[in-house]
Amino acid sequence: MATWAIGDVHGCFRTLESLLGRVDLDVRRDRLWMVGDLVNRGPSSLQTLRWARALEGEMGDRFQVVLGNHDLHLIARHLGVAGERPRDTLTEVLEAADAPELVDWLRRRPFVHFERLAGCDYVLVHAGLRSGWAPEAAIKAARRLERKLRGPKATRLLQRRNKKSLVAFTRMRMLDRKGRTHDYSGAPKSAPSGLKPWFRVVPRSCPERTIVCGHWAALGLRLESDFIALDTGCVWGGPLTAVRLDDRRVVQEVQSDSQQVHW
Ligand SMILES: [Mn+2]
Repeated sequence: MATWAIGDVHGCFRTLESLLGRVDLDVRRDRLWMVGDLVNRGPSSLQTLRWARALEGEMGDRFQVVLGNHDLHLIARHLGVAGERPRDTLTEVLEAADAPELVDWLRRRPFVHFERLAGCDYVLVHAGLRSGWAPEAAIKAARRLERKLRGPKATRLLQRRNKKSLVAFTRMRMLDRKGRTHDYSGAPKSAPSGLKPWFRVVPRSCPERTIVCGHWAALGLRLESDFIALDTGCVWGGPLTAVRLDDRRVVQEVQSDSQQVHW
């Protein structure tokens, strides 16, 4: 009964399929966690979403996908509250006959997943937690946002994507000296002075909790005792990364969708 966590797929479905073949996932027993941003930028968002929805049907709660900023953007475009952005590759999903079902499935994903496995608490989130390693307040905030996203208030929520808690869960990388999020998305070591990665700023005092996240390709793979970052920039030509949480075994698949990526 392994638990695998996989980084940002961004519609690189061929790479995902090859990676899953290599980790030898047992869908009847294992757990599979995805850090979000299943879609956009890459070539096969539609296939990726169909795969995810079908797999949840098989695995139930053992399959967890948290929402990333690109997933929210797809929902916003489907609901007509966001327009096309440069480098969007969402047309195929938006025009698919099953788009309503797929987007509806995505709208029912959480922002934060919290689960105790073998004596260790894990928090799965796309970008980060402002509250740090004590996620109780963040979980409450996440549940409120999730209720809105599923209901008639979704349009309003998606029009206000700069809401602090939404930004933390789906977009946060660096914080300035006043604790405000900054747009810088490069590697921490080349960052403008005064900026620090969120996970070096927020309180980090729960030894038996591990945060698992993605979103930050320039940060790359980080395996610290209580922090795992998994976005290795698959859609930008890097590998797609899976980590088995039980023993931290890492499996990486070289990107094989590159010729189809829309730059
Ligand atoms: Mn992201």
